Amino acid sequence: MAEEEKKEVEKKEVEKKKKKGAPKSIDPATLKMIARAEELEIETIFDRAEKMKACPIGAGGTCCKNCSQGPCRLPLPKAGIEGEDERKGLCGATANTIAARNFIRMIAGGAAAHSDHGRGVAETFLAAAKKETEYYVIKDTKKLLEIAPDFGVALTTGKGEKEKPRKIDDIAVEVGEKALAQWGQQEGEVLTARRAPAKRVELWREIGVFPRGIDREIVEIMHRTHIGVDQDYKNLMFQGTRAAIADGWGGSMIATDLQDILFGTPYPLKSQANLGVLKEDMVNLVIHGHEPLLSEMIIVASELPEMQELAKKVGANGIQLSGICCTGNEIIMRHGVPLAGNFLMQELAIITGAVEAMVVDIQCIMENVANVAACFHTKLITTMSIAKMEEKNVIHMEFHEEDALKTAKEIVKTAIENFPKRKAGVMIPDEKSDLIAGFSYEAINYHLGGTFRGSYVPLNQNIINGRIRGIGGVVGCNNARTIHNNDHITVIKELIKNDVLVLTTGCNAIAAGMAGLMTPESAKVFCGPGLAEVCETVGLPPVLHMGSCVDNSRILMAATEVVKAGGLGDDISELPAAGSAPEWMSEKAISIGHYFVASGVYTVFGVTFPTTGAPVFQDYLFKEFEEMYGGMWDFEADPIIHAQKMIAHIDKKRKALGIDKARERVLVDMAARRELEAA
Ligand code: SF4
Ligand code: MSK
Repeated sequence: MAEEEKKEVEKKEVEKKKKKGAPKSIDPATLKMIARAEELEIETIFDRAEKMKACPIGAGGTCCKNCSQGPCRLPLPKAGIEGEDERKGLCGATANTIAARNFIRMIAGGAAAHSDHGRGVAETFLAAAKKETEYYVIKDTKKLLEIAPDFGVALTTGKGEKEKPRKIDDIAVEVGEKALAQWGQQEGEVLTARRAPAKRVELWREIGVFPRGIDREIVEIMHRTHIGVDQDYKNLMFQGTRAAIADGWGGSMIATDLQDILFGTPYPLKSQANLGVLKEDMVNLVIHGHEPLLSEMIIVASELPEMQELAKKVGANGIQLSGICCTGNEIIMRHGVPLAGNFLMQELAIITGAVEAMVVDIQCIMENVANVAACFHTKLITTMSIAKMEEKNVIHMEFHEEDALKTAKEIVKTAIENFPKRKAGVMIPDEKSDLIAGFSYEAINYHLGGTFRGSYVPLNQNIINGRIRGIGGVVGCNNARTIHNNDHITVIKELIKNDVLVLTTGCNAIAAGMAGLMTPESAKVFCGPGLAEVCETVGLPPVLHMGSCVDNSRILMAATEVVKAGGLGDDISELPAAGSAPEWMSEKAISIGHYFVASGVYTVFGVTFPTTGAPVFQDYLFKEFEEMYGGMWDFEADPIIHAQKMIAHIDKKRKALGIDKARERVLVDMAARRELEAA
């Protein structure tokens, strides 16, 4: 077909789809703002997703561009491969090799993003411990003392009668140094990965995938996937697994721990989510990206009397901070700063016309926000030396920890001074939902067992007696190739309806908050009888907000605590639990998914999966992995079937543990109760 003809067909398809009026989101505020964008003729990702189709070969994982003889595009197999797979790249690379190389390069990208974030936190932590910065301090000393032994740092000095506690500052410096050393370490073991249940640690050692050093595992992926190096998909996955473990149990986990020590371990607090959190009469400063280092300072700066006065002077009733993506998740978890929206809503927040400034750090910032900001008075401020934008209307105010508050004040001042320049026609949707966030794994412990007898035992008891069927970790991004938030919410609702408690992070958490699923009251409306009863008794929402993308490490730790509490086997792979990313899109999501799989969790992804073009390799991930790791991948685009697959896996694990009968009894009890009520 000629190029023109092709374009014509594509155009017609787009028009057909538009006519059909397929909804782009399930969220009313998002739909209002998409309509507003159309009215103002401002292009958003929703338009681009209609205009440009994804390449099916790339989406299936069999497009290789690892050398300039390519891209070698291996056509998708029609109905699986029977007999010899003839498809090869110029160098002879098979579909399995190409898909495996691409897959582990995604792991490398994701692990690098999380871990480089973690490195930045570790550097700031060390500076704080050494008192080289006046803005950051060691705040949560309890957590410091809890994690210090994991780094081999002693809490006391002297022996026998001479033994006495070490100074907190000395412990903090040593923890900072040991933590930072995990990145450059060449041999040995990433220390925090030893926190996994003993059986899991032994398995990783036995297979040989225990990570040596965070950077080393990522670099080795880039080497092994260069043309002409590793050409065995199983061997490639061996390294992919090692790097993913280095991410989840290393870089991400250290980031979470040290952030908690610097800024406080989150505990439950009230807040709100959706675009309705923006205020027409206030200076709106939206914080977007992933790191809390600068955003913590912006909170401090915005509360200063001088800034409040300045806001009044320009005619505003104060300063409203709000978050997008994971920086938003960081600041809601610790301070209750409301969430304006998730990944697909970043352009829409600006289109309200009410945003004086959007300040961004790293990751998930769409380049087009600069073009959208140019249509309004909004100042777009980049802050990281590694994440700049070339657009002319973007201001760069570089963040350095030594003058963090100064930069934060400049940013807040820029937003305030921009308030009088707001154009007419501000449109802020009313929608916003109440929520409770702040469920660190320590907070869950406290919530279930109380301050003095904090424990996961009550959770385990409720799983064993069947009131809670199991645990679902539902996380991850938005994806413009599917209806915004639809798959997130459908999967969650199906799980909680079937008594599965949901732990969430990232953009899924924001979607759940927007949909009103993060209040204890929502349990009565959306949960099965067992989960509703537990939530009502302990005042817990059925969907627990555990933080940002790096905080998926909190879910790993929660799973480890459940194993330790006893009665549900002695490894994560034995738990009645499953993982999911219904609307994933980033490389980080693949790294997260893979460290869950390597930790023994059955993990289902939605939308598309980057191995469908290489069925043999896909079978390896979806089936053979279970034999090796007890966890495996799966792909299901239909959100109901997606959730049901997770429930089926949870039931399989309940049966293996011999607790399936207990759940049947609970259900019989409820039926009997209903009969009694009806009588
Ligand atoms: Fe093609 Fe091989 Fe080069 Fe990939 S590495 S682009 S398959 S020749
Ligand atoms: S922000 S990685 S879109 S979850 Fe963490 Fe959301 Fe995915 Fe970015």
